[in-house]
Amino acid sequence: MFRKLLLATGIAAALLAPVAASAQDVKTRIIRFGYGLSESSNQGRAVKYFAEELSKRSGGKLKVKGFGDASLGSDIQMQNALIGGAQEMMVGSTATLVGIVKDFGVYDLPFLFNNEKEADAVLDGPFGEKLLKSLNDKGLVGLVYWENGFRNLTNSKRPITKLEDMGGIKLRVMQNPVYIDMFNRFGANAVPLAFSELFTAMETGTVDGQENPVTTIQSSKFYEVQKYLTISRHVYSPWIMLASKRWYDGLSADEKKILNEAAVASRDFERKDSREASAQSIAYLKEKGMQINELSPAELERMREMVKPAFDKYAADGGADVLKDLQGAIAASRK
Ligand code: TK8
Repeated sequence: MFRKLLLATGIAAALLAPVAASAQDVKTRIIRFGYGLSESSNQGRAVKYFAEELSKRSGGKLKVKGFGDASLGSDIQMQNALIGGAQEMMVGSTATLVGIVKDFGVYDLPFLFNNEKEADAVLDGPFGEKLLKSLNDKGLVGLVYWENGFRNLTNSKRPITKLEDMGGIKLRVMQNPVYIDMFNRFGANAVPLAFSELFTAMETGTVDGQENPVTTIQSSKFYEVQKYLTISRHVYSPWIMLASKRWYDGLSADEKKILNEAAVASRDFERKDSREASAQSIAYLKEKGMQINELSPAELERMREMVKPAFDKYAADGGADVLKDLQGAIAASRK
C-alpha cells in the first residue's frame, strides 16, 4: 500500500515537474518575421523583444530573423506569404486583414474605445479571441494583439480645427472599406494605399495627408513631409501578430507552447513600451516643427454625428452581429 502510494506520488511529481529545456521537443528553426515600420520603432523594438524571449525559452533553438520597413512586402503581401507558407510570421494592422476575414473591419469604426484599458479588455477577452480564431481556416494563426494606438491626422495643407477643414484633402487611408467610407463622409478624398508607399506619396504630393498614431508619425519621420498634426484619436488601431498556419501546424506541442508564451510576453512588453513612447512623441514632433492642435469636444461631437451612418452601413453590409458583439464587449469593459 505504502509502496503503491510512493509510486503514485512519484509519477505525479514526474508529470508535474517542468520539462527540462533539453528534454523538450524543439528543433532549430529560423523564423522570418516581417513588419512594416522601422527597426527603431515601437514595432521594431517589440519584434526584437519577441526574438530574445523566444531564444531564451527555447535554449537558442527558435531564432527570429526580423525584417522591418516592409522589406518582405506590405501587410497584405506578407499575409499572403504566410498563407502560402513562404514566410513564417509577421505583425501588422488588423485593418488590412479585411480581405481575408471581413469582420476585422469592425475595429476600424470610429470612436469605439475611450481608452487603452477598454481596448486591452476587449482584445484579450472572448471577443478578441474569437476574431483571432476566425483566421484558422484561412491559413493564418492569430497569436496576440499589440497596440498600434489611437490614430491622429496629419497633412501638409492646413491645420484641421473643424470638420470643414478636411474638405478636399487627399488623405491616404489603409486598404479597408471602413476607412474609405469614414473619411469620405468627413469630406476628405480618401486614397487607399499600402503603408510602404506612404512616405513617398506624401513627399511627391500624391496625397496631402494620412492618419496614424503619434509613435508612427515619429518613427516613420512623417514630420519631414507633414506640417500639421491634429489630435483626433478617431480610431483605436490594434496590431496583430500572425503565424503561417501551414508552418505552425508542423511545430511540436512544446514549440507551440514556447511560441505562444513568448507572444504573450511580447504583447505585454509592446503595450507598455508603446504607451511610454507615445507620451513623449508630441513634444518630439513639436520640436521637429509640426504645428499641433487638438479638436474641441464640440467638433469631435460633430464628427461622431457625421459618421453615424457609417455604422448603419457596416451593419447592413453583413457586420450587424459582430458590431453588436463588439459594442457589448466594450460596454462590459466599462463596468
Ligand atoms: C505598418 C502598418 C501601419 C498602419 C498603417 O505595416 O498602415 O497605417 O497603421 O502600422 O500596419
